Amino acid sequence: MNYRTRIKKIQKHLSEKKQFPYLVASLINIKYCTGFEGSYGYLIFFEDETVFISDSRYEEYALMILPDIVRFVLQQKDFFTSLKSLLKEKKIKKIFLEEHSITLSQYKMLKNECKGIAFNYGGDVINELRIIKDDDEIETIKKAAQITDACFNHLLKIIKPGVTEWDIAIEIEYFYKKHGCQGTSFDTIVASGAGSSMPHYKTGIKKIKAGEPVLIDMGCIFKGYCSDITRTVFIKNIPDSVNTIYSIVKEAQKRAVDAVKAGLTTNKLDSIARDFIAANGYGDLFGHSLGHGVGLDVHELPAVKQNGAMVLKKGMVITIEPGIYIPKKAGVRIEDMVLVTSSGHEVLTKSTKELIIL
Ligand SMILES: [Mn+2]
Repeated sequence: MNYRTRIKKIQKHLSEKKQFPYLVASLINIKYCTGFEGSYGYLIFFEDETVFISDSRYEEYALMILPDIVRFVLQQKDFFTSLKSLLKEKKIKKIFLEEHSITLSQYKMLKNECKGIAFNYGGDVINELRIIKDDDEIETIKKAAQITDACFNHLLKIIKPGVTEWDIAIEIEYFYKKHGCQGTSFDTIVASGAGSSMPHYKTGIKKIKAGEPVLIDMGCIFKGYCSDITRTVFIKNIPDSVNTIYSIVKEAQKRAVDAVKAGLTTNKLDSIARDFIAANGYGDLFGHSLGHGVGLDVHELPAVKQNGAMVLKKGMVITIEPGIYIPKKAGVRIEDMVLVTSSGHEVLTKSTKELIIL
C-alpha cells in the first residue's frame, strides 16, 4: 500500500470539506492511513501536516512504520494534554472529531481538558473513502477470498455425521492460520440442523447428524483485509421443503449477483433478491439485509439494504447473502463477495453453489 499517496488524498479531501484539523480515533482507520497496527494511537490531520500521537510502547515501531509525511509525537502526560499543546502551538481553536470512533467519555475529557476549543462533528470521512478500494486492496481482498474458497473445499472432506460444529469451526481457523492469515474476520458460524434457522447462531458442541443442513458463514483476515462467504450443505439427504428453499435462495442470490454494476443503487439491488423470495412466498422469512461492504472491516460501507440507498461504484466490494430461515426447522443462506468493475462485476468467492449432499 502506498500510504504517502493515501495521506495526501485524505488531506486533499479534508481541505475540500474545510475540515481541519480532523481527529481520527479509529485504529482501523489509522491503519488504513498509515499502516500502523498497534492498539493505541490518534491521528490528526492538520492543514499543514499530519501528526500521529502514541505512547512509548509504540515509539520505535511507529517511527519505523509511519510514512515520512506523518510526524510522530510521543504522548507526554495523556493524549488530551498532548492534543492541547499541539493546538496551542498551532494557535488552533477548533477541531473536527471522527464521529463513530470518539466515545462519549473521550468527548467529555476533550471538553474538560481543552477549554476554549470548539469541537465539531467531523462525520466519518475516512470510512467513506474506504468504500472504493484501490488496486492493491483489491488484490489483497482477492487473495483473502481465494483462501476462503480453498478452506471451503477442504471442509467438504471433513464434514460428516458425528463431527461437532466446533470441530469444523476450529478446522477453519487452523486452515486460515496455516495459510498465512491473521485469523478469522468474525466468529465463524457453523449452524447445523434447526440451528441453521438462526441467521447469527452461536456455534457449539452439537454433533452433526444425517438429514441436517449445515450452514457455514466464515471469513479470514489476510494482510489486514477480510473475506466473508456462506454456504449451506446437507448431510446424507435433504427434505423436500428444504430443497425448495435452497433453490429459491440460490436463484435470488444469482439474480442479485448478476445485476451488480456501477450505477445501480444498493436498495434496488436488495429488492432484486428480496422481491424474488417474496414472490415465492418466503418474504417473511428473509429478515436481514442483502449484504454489506467488505474491506479492512468485515462489515463496512456500503450497506446493501432497503434504507439509506447508495449508488454502486467501480472499486466497491460487497457481499450478496440472501437467506430463508424456517423457525426451529432449517435455514439456508448463500453468500458471495462481489467486486464492482468498469464492465459490471467480478465474483471474488468462487466456491460452488450447486446443492451439496455429503
Ligand atoms: Mn456477510
